[in-house]
Amino acid sequence: MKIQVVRNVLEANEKLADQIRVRTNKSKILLINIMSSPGSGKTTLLEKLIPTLQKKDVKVGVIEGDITTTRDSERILPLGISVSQINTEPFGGDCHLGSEVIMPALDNFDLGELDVIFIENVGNLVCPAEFDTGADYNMVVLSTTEGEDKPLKYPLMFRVCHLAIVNKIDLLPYLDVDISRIESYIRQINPKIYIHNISAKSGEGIPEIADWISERLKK
Ligand SMILES: Nc1nc2c(ncn2[C@@H]2O[C@H](COP(=O)(O)OP(=O)(O)O)[C@@H](O)[C@H]2O)c(=O)[nH]1
Ligand SMILES: [Mg+2]
Repeated sequence: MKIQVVRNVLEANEKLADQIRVRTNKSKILLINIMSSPGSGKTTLLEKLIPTLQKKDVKVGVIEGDITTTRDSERILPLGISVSQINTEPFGGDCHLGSEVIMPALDNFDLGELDVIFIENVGNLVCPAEFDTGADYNMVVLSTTEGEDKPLKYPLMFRVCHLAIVNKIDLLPYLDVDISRIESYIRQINPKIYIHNISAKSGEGIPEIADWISERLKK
């Protein structure tokens, strides 16, 4: 009985996610879902990546997901773009964003004007991987401080993602972490994934992510 309920929830989510892709394709919007553990640097990455995209004349919007607070939205708003905040606390504190909250969030944007919408998903490496948001691409951010073995421990996350961003490389001199081992563990789980090392703090590696996105724009 429980298994059937879970299957129904996932099937309903996937159906709506497909409808989101129909809608964003019609408006030629690239929808990118960013996932990670709390604190790996999703918002910092957006703070650096969005101005880099703006310099290329790419119009960006952001959907911010958190259990509670509007702290991340407040960090993104100074970039002068539209931000839609989703708090999951009123809906039982969900640990992920599902397509049922992404579809109505799209109403808050002028879709004809935008090229890219980023989703900053709720921070954790488990539940967000299970729920299709309707995104065209999934991105996981793993920071060097999380240790080398996380791709092996949370394989679904790395399996469903198209990009793996390894962040906080500026901290490598202070850590007992071998970055080539992180890369090989990610590849072990997903041989096709694009892996890129960055420091969201210094901005190193950000232009390459902007290029990756620019090459995939629909407008
Ligand atoms: N040293 C260093 N710190 C970073 C980097 N990126 C993010 N941080 C810090 O990590 C903490 C969490 O970052 P945040 O962007 O809020 O992570 P989020 O929870 O994934 O959105 C903040 O204190 C950031 O300043 C980085 O590349 N290097
Ligand atoms: Mg954040």
